[in-house]
Amino acid sequence: MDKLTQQYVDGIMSGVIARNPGEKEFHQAVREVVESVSDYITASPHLMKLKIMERMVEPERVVMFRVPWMDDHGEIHVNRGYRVQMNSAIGPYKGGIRFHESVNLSIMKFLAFEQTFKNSLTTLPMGGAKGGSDFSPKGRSDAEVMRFCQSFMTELQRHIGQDRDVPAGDIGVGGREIGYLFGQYKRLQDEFSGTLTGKGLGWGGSLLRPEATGYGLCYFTEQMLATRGDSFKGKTVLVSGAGNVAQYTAKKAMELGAKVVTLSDSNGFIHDPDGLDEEKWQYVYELKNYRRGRIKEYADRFRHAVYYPNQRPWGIPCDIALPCATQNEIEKEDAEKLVSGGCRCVAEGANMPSTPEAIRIFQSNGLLYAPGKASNAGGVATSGLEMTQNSIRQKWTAEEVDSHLRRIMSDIHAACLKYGTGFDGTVNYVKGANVAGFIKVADAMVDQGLV
Ligand code: NDP
Ligand code: 2IT
Repeated sequence: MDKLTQQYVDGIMSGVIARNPGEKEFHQAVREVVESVSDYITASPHLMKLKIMERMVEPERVVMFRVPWMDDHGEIHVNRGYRVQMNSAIGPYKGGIRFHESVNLSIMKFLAFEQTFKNSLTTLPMGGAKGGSDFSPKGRSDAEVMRFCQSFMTELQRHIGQDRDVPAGDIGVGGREIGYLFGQYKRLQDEFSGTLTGKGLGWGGSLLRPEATGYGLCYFTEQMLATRGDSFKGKTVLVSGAGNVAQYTAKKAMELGAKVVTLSDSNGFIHDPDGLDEEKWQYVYELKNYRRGRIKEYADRFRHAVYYPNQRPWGIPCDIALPCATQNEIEKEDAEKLVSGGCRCVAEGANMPSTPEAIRIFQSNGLLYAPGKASNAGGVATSGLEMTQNSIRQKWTAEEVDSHLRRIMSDIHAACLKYGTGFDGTVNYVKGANVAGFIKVADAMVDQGLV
């Protein structure tokens, strides 16, 4: 990095750190993007003059609100709700809602910031946002989750709408929660619209939306592997998480001929050296979506599978790692283990699962490495397809949605190659994704004046 570019990065980062003290996840996400796009910006005097990056790191709007609710025993709880509307230059705000005890303003801002560039990469007209609450649905009854969702939506409904801001799921928010949120939105607004995505198939949802993030991740990974004449066939794959993204990642990787040997949750991971099969996958699907149990139970149920409490899966030898749980779940030591275990490709299903130190280890060891904003964009892209279907009041077949999804993932891969291929022919997918995502948003902001 030359001196001017370094000064530019330092200037932006010191501003962000001063204005958002202690928000370390937000600082981490911003630094990655700013470092990637700084030479492009410093070579474009109009972007410097118009302070495009200074504007991008300041959310257009942040809403924080009280969410009071009553549990099944009559006890009152108070949680905090958030919606960070980061950028609407290329379309209405769009992004998921996360319910998890760790949710705070820093995590909401990092996710909304990432979403802005991810949504830009999808080629669809969607701005960036994220929302959520520090409420954990774990261990709560359906009735408690419903009351929480209704209270949360009672405030959120003032700030969203099909042409304004369209939320969806994320950690802790799946089909059940989207149903309760949608029901309350419809009741308060007295309108049936496509204001949330991830809806049930009988009431406006798109076929393949539940599958889309995991399937899209595998389509993207296939394209990365193909650049080295390789494929999923016969490969040993580590997947972390056991939720929506992990489940459909495992399913598609298996379909493409890989052996998936791990899954995890926040308590530990299972290693199944025989690999998942259709029956085991179905077991996990029911365990996580209906019984809402722990991944540990997998090892009690299937021979040869071993449960490792309080550990992450990255020490198991593999060819490919697909992190699908949460941010910063691959730290420096985990990345070192992956490299020494033979891993040649890491593609992120989760948002920002690798720390900056881990990314440096992947890149300096020549691994294929894709950041989540490129490789997990299939989820929000299919949300965009759900919005289209709602607008034209039609429902596409699974084949139609799948062919759009494949094309979008392939276009994102091509954009990463276009902006991320170095002089020596190696591809830096971080640079490629950030520059491609940035240019479209920046150009739109230039066109729209100082707003
Ligand atoms: P789910 O709630 O369905 O599953 C999350 C999984 O990750 C669970 O197995 C959960 O375990 C585990 N997990 C959550 N927090 C932690 C933690 N702090 N440490 C270890 N494990 C943890 O969420 P999704 O599958 O939807 O989301 C997973 C990731 O993918 C997130 O990073 C999300 O932002 C990202 N993503 C999701 C998309 C979507 O369409 N849903 C789209 C793009 C990205 P436990 O049950 O113990 O909490
Ligand atoms: O991180 C993400 O891209 C999501 N949670 C999906 C967002 C969406 O609007 O479908």
